[in-house]
Amino acid sequence: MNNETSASKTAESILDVLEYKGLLSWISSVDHKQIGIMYFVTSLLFLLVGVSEAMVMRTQLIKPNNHLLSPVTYNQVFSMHGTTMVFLAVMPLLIGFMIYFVPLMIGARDMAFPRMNALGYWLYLMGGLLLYFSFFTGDTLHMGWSAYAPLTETNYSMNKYMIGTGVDYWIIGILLTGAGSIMSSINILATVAFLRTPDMKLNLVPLFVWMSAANAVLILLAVPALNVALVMLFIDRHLHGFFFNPVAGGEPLLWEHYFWFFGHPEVYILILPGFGIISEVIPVFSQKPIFGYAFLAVATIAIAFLSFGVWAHHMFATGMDRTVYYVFALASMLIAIPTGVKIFNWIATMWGGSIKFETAMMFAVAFIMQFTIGGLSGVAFATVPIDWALTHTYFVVAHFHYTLLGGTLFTVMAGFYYWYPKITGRMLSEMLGKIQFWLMVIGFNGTFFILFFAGLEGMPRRVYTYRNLPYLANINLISSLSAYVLALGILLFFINLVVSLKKGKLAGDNPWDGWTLEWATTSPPPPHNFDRIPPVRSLRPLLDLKRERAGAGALDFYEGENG
Ligand code: HEM
Ligand SMILES: [Cu+2]
Repeated sequence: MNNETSASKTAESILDVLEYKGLLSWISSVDHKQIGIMYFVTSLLFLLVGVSEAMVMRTQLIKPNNHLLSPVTYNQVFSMHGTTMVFLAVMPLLIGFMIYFVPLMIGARDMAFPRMNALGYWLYLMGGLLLYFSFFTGDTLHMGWSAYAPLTETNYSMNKYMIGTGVDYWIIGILLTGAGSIMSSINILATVAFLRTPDMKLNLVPLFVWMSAANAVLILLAVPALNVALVMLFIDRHLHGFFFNPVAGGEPLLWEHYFWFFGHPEVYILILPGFGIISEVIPVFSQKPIFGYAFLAVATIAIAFLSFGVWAHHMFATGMDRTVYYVFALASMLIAIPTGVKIFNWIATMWGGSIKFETAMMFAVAFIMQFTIGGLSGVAFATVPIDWALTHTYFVVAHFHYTLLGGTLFTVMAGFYYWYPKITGRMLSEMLGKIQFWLMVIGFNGTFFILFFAGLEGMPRRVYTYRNLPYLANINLISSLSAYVLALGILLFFINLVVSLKKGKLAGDNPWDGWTLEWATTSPPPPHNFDRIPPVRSLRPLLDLKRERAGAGALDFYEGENG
């Protein structure tokens, strides 16, 4: 691979590296750090698109009987918002963190298959672009991000908008990104299995790496189910197939089974690496080792395993057999146990620590609270009659934004404030960060907490407007105004990212006094990652090194873990 003579040794920031390398080296790159940065840039741009779509929706909903958008346009906007956020923004953001940091955290030179790594990225980019090309055809997916068949089948449609090619762009776009994420997962698993620095035993692997590996397994088992369903849908649409079309003996529920067999694990795919980020950030900023490392690792495996046995809780309103309800309701509630274990462990880690409230830590703490609300409202849905009452209302919208936005997106923010110095060589502005944090916390909870009540009032989701019923106008006005505050916070984040690239404080190798291997090399790391890899004898190799240098001797493993 290109130049082993590390030009970045003298680099003060990523900008020197960019100047040194030029555009072509990015396009042809197979370096995991460069590819990671390409994931970050692309997915952040898609995040901006998704947020803009959200603002359009909240503006349409700001008052009852509003006609800013036509019903069909509104449908397209929420369908593209959901698809974009899930497949093009949040999932690749997390994959970006995995690809950039897993090799660094295990002391590897690169990923196991660098070329496949690049291919995964390009498939993702092409898939995302293809999806948005559908806008130019005048027809775009408008049946929601779950694209329920047979609504998505041309031959079943009575609406001229359904006959176009929007769904085809969606099918092929999602197939490409799916293929890309499968490649990344194979790569992550091979990297963690075979490229760890020799003395990093399995019980010394950082939690972010553990959770990335679990995530890769989930992607490998879940995404193919979606891909199969997409191919079947394509066959139905173009090759006279009838998999999902009841008119010719097809089975519409089959789509829902395939989709949610992918879709439920997918929501864990969208959170596990976030759990991993939090499990790195909280101990460092509490200045205490993680509490219950083994419990966290085992709880991750338990969540990953259970997540494949609960998909039909998305189908409680379809009239399945009673026994099916019992099984899926019970399995869904079981997931609360390992999730609770994690929340307990993070809080226990903070307990009695001397906490440094830097921006990264603030996002981590807000994450714990918001994700708990998201999780508890999810348990409510596992109770079948509650699901019957609230499904397809704004209660659902509030619930999953508490897990995906108040949960995952907050962990992504924590991740950027924590690791941006390593990636770029410069710190993000803490002052902007704290303003951004408060705008996002206030804006987010203002937008979505009140939507639980819109749901309880019976306001249906996926409908372009609502009648002027008591409370609904007020609830929606508050929600929309808060959404603008939230968007302002997110905008500030982008400003911070760009401004700090040039103006940020120089980071040095280890600005947070971190303990894991990525902090042992320069910021940004040289192309070959490490000149020397420190020995790994505990979960906190850099702390051992520091103590050794101070003449205090290394911690033994037990102390390394607990105290
Ligand atoms: C930036 C702030 C955001 C706002 C204000 C927002 C707002 C909304 C609203 C109002 C809807 C419901 C539309 C309807 O049912 O009529 C919606 C749907 C949705 N949002 Fe968001 N959202 C935001 C961010 C996110 C993020 C970060 C994610 C995911 C990681 C996300 C994922 C989804 C999904 C999957 C849907 C469902 C789309 C569908 O029904 O097919 N949103 N959002
Ligand atoms: Cu689910």
